[in-house]
Amino acid sequence: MKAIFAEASRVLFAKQIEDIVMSTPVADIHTHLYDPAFGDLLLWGIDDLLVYHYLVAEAFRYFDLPYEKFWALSKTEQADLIWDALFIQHSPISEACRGVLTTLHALGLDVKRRDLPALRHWFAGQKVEHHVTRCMELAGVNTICMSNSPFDDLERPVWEKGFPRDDRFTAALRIDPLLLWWPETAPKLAKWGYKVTASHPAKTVFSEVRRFLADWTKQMNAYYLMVSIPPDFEFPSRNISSKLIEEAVLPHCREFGLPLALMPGVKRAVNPELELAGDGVGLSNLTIVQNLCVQYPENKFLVTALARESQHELCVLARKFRNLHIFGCWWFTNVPVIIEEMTRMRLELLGLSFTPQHSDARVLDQIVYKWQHSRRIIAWVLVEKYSDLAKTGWQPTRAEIERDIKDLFGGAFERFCGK
Ligand code: HDL
Ligand code: ZN
Repeated sequence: MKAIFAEASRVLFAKQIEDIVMSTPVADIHTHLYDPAFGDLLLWGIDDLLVYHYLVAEAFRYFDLPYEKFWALSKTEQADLIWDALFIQHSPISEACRGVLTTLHALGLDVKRRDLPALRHWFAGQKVEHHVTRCMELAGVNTICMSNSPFDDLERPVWEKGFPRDDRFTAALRIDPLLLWWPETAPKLAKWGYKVTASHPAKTVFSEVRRFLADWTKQMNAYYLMVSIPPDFEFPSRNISSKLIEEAVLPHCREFGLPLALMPGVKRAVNPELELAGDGVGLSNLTIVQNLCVQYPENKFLVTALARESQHELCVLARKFRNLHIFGCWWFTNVPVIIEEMTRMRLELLGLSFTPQHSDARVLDQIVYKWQHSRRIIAWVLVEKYSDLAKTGWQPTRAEIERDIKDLFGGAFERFCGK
């Protein structure tokens, strides 16, 4: 009898934790989505789901056609080829394929009919404003942080014209071109009125870069600055990237009280023929994170690393530096096998002072599957962790579990950002 009661209470305890994880609203702190005011920059619907660069990469493993022939096709024609290769000719078992189906199913669409024209017909009848609200409700997402670049020729004019913000969409100031491609970027800043030409003394250049960062931080009301960096990025170093970080970016972040988000490990254009799908992963030297945290204790650093092999070192660094907040299972680590490993590792090494996930969604509808899939895994791991806790005689209350999960789903991030 006692064993039955114990099993029943274990099942109830697990159900309670799962319900809290599946229902707690989450702040999605890194995406490539846009406030609907940006119009077509906000991607949504079945064809954008199918031509997502994750699926392009997987589909090309089955294609014989030359890359340029694929890129010359319309989005619908590309989607047709990807649907046939990854969903009809082969079971859609990969995480990105399954994700499309999770989303369609959550939207109430009948995927077993395998009827792509019918799916297109349904999406054609949707209105984007309503679809944004519906996807956020299905995903349990209450705020979406964009990746906003003044260097994007389609995005910049929308900011310059101004628009009424949808307060569900926050902004992150993305500065890869500034830090990684200075020779091409400096002339753009000069064209925009910042004195950064080679004839200006370095001191002027750095203060003008700070003025540029300040202008856009205010324009966007940016929550943080962000840059993705290659595996061989070094800091400190004598190169301009390192000098711009030291003399402009970090002082700017201190002045505005903003974190700098670093995303190490991207090998851009490993296969350029795949365009956006062509980036790869490399093992990063995370000593750059250690150097930044120790040399700039007044600055705050958000970090997510791309290589699976970097995760343990990053966790240990987060134990050493309270000005480091690690987040997400980024890109190639955003698959169940690694999400579970990373979440378990972080809970065991850091407790609750990290942010387990972001969606990195590029297509609005993706937040539905990215969050449903991740919530399920985070719940599994937390059931085990809270059960282990209960075995010590420490019974976590519902209120304490709700508090903890609110922290994991944006609370710890908000406090770290000083919001
Ligand atoms: O640099 C980044 O923010 C990455 O997330 C890239 O945008 C990448 O293409 C991506 O979408 N990963 O999920
Ligand atoms: Zn991203």
